[in-house]
Amino acid sequence: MIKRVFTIAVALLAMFSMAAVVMPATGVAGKGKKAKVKVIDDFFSPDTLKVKKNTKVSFKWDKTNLNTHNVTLKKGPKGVKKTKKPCAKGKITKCNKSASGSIGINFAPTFNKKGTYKFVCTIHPTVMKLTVKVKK
Ligand SMILES: [Cu+2]
Repeated sequence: MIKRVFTIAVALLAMFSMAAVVMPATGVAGKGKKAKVKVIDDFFSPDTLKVKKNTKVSFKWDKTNLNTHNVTLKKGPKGVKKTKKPCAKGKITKCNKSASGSIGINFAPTFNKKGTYKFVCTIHPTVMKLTVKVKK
């Protein structure tokens, strides 16, 4: 009986220590936070995203797309101005408008300021909407 309890305890310990090894690989804490949003005919997936400050959000134009899309900031937190020229990466406060295309567009801004960001595709503004909420 004691031997069996000991065996179970060892098995549990082994499981926990394995979990401890596996967990840091998921990268929840610290630098290099990442998220993805699909840009697809004709919606964003997900259409609402909550991320921590300094998360890099990579927008992925789906390879099955037939329509042209873009990601354009409609309204950001106080003090964030809409950028005029399309850009591919950088701080969201300086780069918040993607190029337009059906496939092969690169857009991966880093959300360096907390608050709520509302994006649209200016070609399909009634159906393609995205909200990104950035927490501290
Ligand atoms: Cu679109």
